[in-house]
Amino acid sequence: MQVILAQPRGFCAGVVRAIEIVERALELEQAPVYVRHEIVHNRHVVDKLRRKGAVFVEDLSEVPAGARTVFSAHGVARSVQEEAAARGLPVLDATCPLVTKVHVQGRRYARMGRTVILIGHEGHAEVIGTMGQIDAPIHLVSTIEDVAALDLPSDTPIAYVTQTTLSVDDTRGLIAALGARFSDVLGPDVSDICYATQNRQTAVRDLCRVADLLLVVGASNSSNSNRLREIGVEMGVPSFLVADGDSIDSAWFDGIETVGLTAGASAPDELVDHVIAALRQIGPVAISTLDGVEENMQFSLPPGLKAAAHTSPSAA
Ligand code: 0CN
Ligand code: SF4
Repeated sequence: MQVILAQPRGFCAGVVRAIEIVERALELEQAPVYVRHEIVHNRHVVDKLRRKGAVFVEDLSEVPAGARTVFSAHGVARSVQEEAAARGLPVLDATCPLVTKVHVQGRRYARMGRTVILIGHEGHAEVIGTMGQIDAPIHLVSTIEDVAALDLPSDTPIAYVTQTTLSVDDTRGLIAALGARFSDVLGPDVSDICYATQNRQTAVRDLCRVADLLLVVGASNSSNSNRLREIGVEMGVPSFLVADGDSIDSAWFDGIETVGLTAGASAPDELVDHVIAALRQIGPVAISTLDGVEENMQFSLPPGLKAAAHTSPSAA
C-alpha cells in the first residue's frame, strides 16, 4: 500500500500555543491547573495534560476559589471573562489570536451600527464564544436556508464574521447568498477562516486527486477535522475520520492501493504514526509526502507567562 501524507497537516500555531500555555502553567505552578473546555478538541491531548495535573471543566463554577484557570483555544464569551474576573480567578487565556481577531472585528462592525451575522455551526465552543463577545444582537447562519430565513429587511446594513474552521467553499456560497439577499454587506470574504484551516483544505483536495481512500486523523468534535473529511467525500473518495490507529477497519482497504493521510489542526503527530503502525498490520506500506505549503506561523505566549517562564529555575 502507498501512503501519501498531506502537507501541511496536524498541529497549527494556535494549538501549539494553547498546549504550551497549559504545560508552562503546570511547570510553573503547583497542579492542579483548571482548563475550561478541552484545550483543543482532541482526547489524546486532553488525557496527556490530565496525567500531568490539568483538570478539565466545562463551567467556571467547577473551579475552586483562587485556582489557576486556562481558557481553551476556541475562546470564551464575555460573560465567562466577567465571571472569572468577579471571582478573582488568575486566568491564562489560550484563545487563538485568530479567534480573538474575529471577536475584535465583530465588535467593530456592531459599533458601526451594522447588524452582525456570524457564519458558523450552532453549539460549537468557538461560536458560543464569538456570539458572547459581541454586545449586540447577532444572527447565526449555517446554511443557505438560514440566510433566506433571516427576518431582516433587505436594506438592513449588515456585516458578517465567520468561525475560523469552516469549509472555504461552503462559506463562499453563504457569503454570495448574503450578497444576494442584502443590499449593503460588509465582511472579510473568507479570510476569517484561518490560514491553517485553508492550507489543510487545499492540501487534502490535492491529496484526493491521487488517493483511492482518505484517512483524516482527528476527533469527532473537531470542526476543522470534519471539514477535511467532507472534502474527501466531495472529491468522490471514501473518507474516514479516525481518532487513532485503533479506529481503522482493515475491510476499508480491500482493493485500495493509495491511501491519503492527513490530520486536523488539533491531532498530534504521534496519532498519525499510530495510524501508520495500524496500516502496517494490514500489509507492507510505502510512505511519501505530497508537496505543499510550508507553514512557519508562530504565536507568542501571553506576556505574564513569558515573564514567568524566564524566571523559572529550569529556564535560568
Ligand atoms: O479541533 P480544534 O480544537 O477546534 P475546532 O476545529 O473544532 O474549532 O482545533 C483547533 C482550532 C481552534 C480554535
Ligand atoms: Fe487558531 Fe486556526 Fe489553529 Fe484554530 S485552527 S487554533 S483558529 S490557527
